[in-house]
Amino acid sequence: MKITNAYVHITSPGRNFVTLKVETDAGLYGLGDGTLNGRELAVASYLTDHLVPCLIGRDPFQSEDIWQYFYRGAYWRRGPVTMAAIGAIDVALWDIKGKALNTPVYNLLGGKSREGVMVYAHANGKDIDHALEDVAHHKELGYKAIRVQSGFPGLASTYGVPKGPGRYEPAERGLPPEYDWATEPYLRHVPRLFARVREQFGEELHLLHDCHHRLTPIEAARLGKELEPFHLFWLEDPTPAELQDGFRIIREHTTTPIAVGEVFNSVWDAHDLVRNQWIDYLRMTITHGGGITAIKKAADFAGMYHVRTGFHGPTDLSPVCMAAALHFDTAIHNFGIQEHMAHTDETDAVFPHQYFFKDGYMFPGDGPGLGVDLDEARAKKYPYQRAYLPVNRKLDGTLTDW
Ligand code: GCO
Ligand code: MG
Repeated sequence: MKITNAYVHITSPGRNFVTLKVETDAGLYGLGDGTLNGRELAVASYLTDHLVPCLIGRDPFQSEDIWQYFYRGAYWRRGPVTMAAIGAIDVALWDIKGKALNTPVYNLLGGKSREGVMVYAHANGKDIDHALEDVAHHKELGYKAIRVQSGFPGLASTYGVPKGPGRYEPAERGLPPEYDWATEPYLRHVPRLFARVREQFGEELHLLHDCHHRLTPIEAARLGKELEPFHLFWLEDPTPAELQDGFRIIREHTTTPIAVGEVFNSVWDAHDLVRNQWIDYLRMTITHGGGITAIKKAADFAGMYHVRTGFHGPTDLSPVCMAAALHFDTAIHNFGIQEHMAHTDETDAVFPHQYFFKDGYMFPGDGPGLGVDLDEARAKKYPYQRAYLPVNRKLDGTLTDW
């Protein structure tokens, strides 16, 4: 089989998605997600202008060699744009292989290690009472694991909490919005939030919280320690992870499990974190981490150090990435949990898919390949719209991590 062509489709059914469609001379095609929130066109150009011309004529079964060709062969390695582009190609090749062999992708990765994949939902509210209502709502929907974020006194709005009615969506159309940040009231607030959640919902529910890279290691250590009585499933992105050594400080002070990696794009970003056992869950996604080929190696490496996967699954990764993640989660041994932010109805209609949610678990479906498609006619109705993630400033105006 030979690859005959590959096209990038950009569509914006509420938010932007970059999809690669790889076609073959066997009449089969595969899909890959290359969405990088706020930097979509850079990935599209990297694919169209640099990678696709080198892809035509290759055998889609040779996914390992093709991955190495684009990673090792490029000389300029890594980075989110490069790796999302390689990831889109790689996922499309696994989709083609599954279709050609008439089997779901999870069978190419070792077969089912579990029937369903435990997912966590997002509950949030402008204050603790509203957050508790949203936890109750998600519990009723069947979720066994819930991430809880809430606004707190002293700041008009914060990460994870919608400003108006409707679900939380981080990117905004136009130029980047600016938000305020204050660490001290946040640190006082979060233990109160989780005390109330445990008081109302008991011990059974798995609880998660995302710090979104806003603390220093010692601040994160304090928070992790104060959250210990509430037995979190994980505390996410407690501190920016460029300095992997910072996690040593957190680990020395608290037994609250730590998750990190949604902005990683290479196993090397997590090398020290994993081999020193400073983290418990690796969140690097299939799209941003360079595809199934790369993430399989990262997950196997993590497994040797008792680190499990907990893939990022926000609305800014398309249903193509979600499908790939669910096949992967179903197959690997050291799966931990999968994030699930439900897409809008418009997005689901542009990307018809077999995967589904039931009683707190998601299932990839048993059709060949990834079991996800792109409705091109519908996609064309939603042209690209420039949008950015917010930037953050401390109350004195200093730029800080968002
Ligand atoms: C999460 C994430 C997202 C990111 C978003 C950025 O845990 O789901 O932190 O909400 O902010 O994916 O594009
Ligand atoms: Mg996060």
